[in-house]
Amino acid sequence: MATTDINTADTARDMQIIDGVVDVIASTAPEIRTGLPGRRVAAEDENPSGETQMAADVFADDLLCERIGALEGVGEYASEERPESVDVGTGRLSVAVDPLDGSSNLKPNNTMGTIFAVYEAPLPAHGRDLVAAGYVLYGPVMTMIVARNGTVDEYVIHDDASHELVREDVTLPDEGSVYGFGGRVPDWTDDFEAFAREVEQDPSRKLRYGGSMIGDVNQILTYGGIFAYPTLESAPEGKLRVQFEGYPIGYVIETAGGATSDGTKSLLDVDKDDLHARTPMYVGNTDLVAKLEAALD
Ligand code: FDP
Repeated sequence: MATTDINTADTARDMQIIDGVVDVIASTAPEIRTGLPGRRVAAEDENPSGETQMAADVFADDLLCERIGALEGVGEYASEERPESVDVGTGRLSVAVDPLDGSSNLKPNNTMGTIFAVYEAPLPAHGRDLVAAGYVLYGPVMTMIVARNGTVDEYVIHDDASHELVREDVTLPDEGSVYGFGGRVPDWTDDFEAFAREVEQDPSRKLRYGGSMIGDVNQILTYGGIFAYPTLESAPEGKLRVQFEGYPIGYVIETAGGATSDGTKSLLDVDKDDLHARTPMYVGNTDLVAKLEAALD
């Protein structure tokens, strides 16, 4: 077989595996959601970042590890809830998930999500190794955003575990109308606070912040604007995780025509080789992210 034929065959094979991962995420989501009511309590352990795990985090992680790990073509599985990645096969694609992003929202019953990233490399991988990424949002409706093949699509996931395409080629609206910034305000840097005050002054924008990154980012994808979990005085790397949050959200937002940054460069260009490394995250419309980078310079 000629080299081009091998590459084409690999790409077609990768696409099949990615479709398989998306199907597993969609078909497992109703089960994760149904399993939540009795699991709104802390689990016995902390996660590898030293944060309290909810019983639901562990439940969702176990389900996803078992099902994604059973897919032919997936070689490694990693999640925010386990210290090391798991060898699950001989495939060349790796899958990293945040099984329940925003799980501290379980107690007050606010939105949360499941984030997934498919890398064509062993873990920890680089943002430029991503071949697909997306998330499920457990809101009043269960929706799923998937970025692959250069486009972003939105699906509704039904209770019978089927999923239905509802919006093709999703892009950020040109005029961003919402903003949401995480971290305690007194812990923000002076430069970031000055930027935040400028964003607030624009009468065309309003605050939308729920404390679950995936819910807050989905507001940006829907209405345009800017989300940040910034560098904090007490945490220069911010709070969010590169492999499980920064890279996949960077991939989704940039594929949808937006921009992302760690303060100086695209989230997809962040270089961190620790599976649980953190990064500041700024995502939104390109003009706002450019202003943010200028403000932090
Ligand atoms: P959570 O701890 O509830 O899982 O990275 C996880 C995350 O939520 C994000 O979804 C959210 O943006 C952020 O942490 C909120 O953290 P703080 O409430 O500690 O600011």
